[in-house]
Amino acid sequence: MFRDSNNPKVLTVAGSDSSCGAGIQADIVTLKAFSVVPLCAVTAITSQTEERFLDSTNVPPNILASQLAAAAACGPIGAVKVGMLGSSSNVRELILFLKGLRCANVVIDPVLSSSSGADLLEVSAHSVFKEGLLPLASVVTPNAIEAGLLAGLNVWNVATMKEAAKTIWNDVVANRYDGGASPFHVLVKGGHLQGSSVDVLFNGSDFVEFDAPRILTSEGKNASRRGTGCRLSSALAAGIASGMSVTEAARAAKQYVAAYLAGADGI
Ligand code: PXL
Repeated sequence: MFRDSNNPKVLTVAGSDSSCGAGIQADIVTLKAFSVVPLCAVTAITSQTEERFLDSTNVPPNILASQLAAAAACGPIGAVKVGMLGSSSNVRELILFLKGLRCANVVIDPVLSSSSGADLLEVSAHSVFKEGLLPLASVVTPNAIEAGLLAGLNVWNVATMKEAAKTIWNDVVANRYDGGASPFHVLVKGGHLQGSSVDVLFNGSDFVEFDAPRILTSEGKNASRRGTGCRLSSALAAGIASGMSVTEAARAAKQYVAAYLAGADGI
């Protein structure tokens, strides 16, 4: 039974996507696929079709706070996954919550805008997000564009992904509340780049590369089912909560997303 399960609980803090392709709906499907118990706190409500981003409103910070408190009241949380946050007041509310929760496994997908270009985090929130929230992460999972924005670099191949991973790692660790004592990983995803589908994981000293066959559509373009970032970070959080190392969990998450892109049933 769901509520009696002894499996670890994973809390997703993310936006709702009415099309269910991305956001908290994609997170919950993924968490269930990895047999962890999902908990959620909705940060924003978006109206979307498969092709278009229509509208969005941010949840008031007191409502986010009460959802987070309710999730924590459900029992120990094995990992937290963070996606769209919407507003700077929601970022601040989450910082307060995570400081109190002291969960060692916090996976942050730095969702700044949707694939169609809509802002999923208001621009005025970028500095508190980078300097206040990212230092509470154990893993941060930018795609190439987000890695470029966070690092202030142009990211277009594996070498520049690695350069960005190092810059982000150094910037985040410099602001860490524990002075950098706890482990921190940056996973830069190459999925939207041309030529390769390599993801790069950096732990402050070593790189691990994860390759997956690039899935092409019938027109020969990269397959682009929505919500790959949400699914990858949720799968990673589930793996870590279940006792995998970050490297093992990143490998399993990459395989899960590859199966999703290939059109596997049930995901
Ligand atoms: O994949 C980024 C993302 C996250 N969260 C929500 C989204 C999207 C992309 O559209 O809609 C709610």
